[in-house]
Amino acid sequence: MNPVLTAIHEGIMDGDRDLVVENVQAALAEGTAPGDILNDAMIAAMGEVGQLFEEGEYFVPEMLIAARAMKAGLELLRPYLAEADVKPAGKVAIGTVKGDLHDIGKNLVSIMLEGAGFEIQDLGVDVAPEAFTEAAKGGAVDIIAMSALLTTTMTNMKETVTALERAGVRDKVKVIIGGAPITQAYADQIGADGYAPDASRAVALAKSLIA
Ligand code: B1M
Repeated sequence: MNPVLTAIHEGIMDGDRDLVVENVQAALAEGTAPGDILNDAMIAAMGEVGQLFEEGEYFVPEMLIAARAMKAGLELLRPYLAEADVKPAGKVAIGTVKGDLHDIGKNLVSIMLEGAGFEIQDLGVDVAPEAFTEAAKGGAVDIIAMSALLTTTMTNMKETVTALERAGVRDKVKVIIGGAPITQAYADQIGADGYAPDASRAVALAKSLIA
């Protein structure tokens, strides 16, 4: 890896926001593709942070400052990732499910969808099934997009699908889901319309469902 990407990687692992910002700017200035900065340095570093947490080397505060540093870098990449030259493709209401505060993946999916021409209603984190249902009720939303990072919160995706059914709006929207513990089998099991393992495939999925 080139030294600038290595510095971004280290900056995230150490939760050093300034180091990340400085080096994301440097990487962009030297012409590194935004996708390479994101995937090779940033997402890879977050994967390692998770690994160290699992091994008992890192604790919640380390994860938190790593996430802050990652978010600062992501903000700099946002305009490059979201470069859109297409008409509105549809409207997506996106959120991280109830009980779950992880928002980096959700934000990334949101940025990429925006870049592909979707209008985004970001419901935030810890989103209750009722809030997703409210978003679907107006009829202006084409897709409900849910993210979950915890095995303990992914069950709230099922709760949301049930809430949409109860409110009589399930057939008015497409439901897509994703996040580290989610699989296609789980999507099938809860009656979602689709699952995507990463942000770019979430865009392809949303486009195919709208088409
Ligand atoms: Co948390 N955490 N965390 N955490 N955290 C994980 C998820 C964990 C895997 C770490 C580990 O043990 N290795 C583990 C979950 C274990 C499990 O459930 N099996 C875990 C845990 C246990 C916890 C707490 C319970 C810790 C505690 O308090 N004891 C706690 C829970 C808090 C809560 O939510 N109620 C907690 C807290 C936190 C922080 C707040 C400190 C922080 C989050 C900060 C924030 O998001 N603002 C945090 C972090 C940073 C992580 C890790 C290290 C990184 C997550 C991340 O941002 N990844 C994570 C370990 C890991 O994932 N390796 C971990 C980068 C991001 C780009 O990837 O979100 O996967 P991801 O998104 C990807 C894809 O999944 C996909 O596209 C994205 C881009 O490619 N995707 C979608 C995501 N959503 C999608 C939706 C789609 C389609 C694709 O369609 C709609």
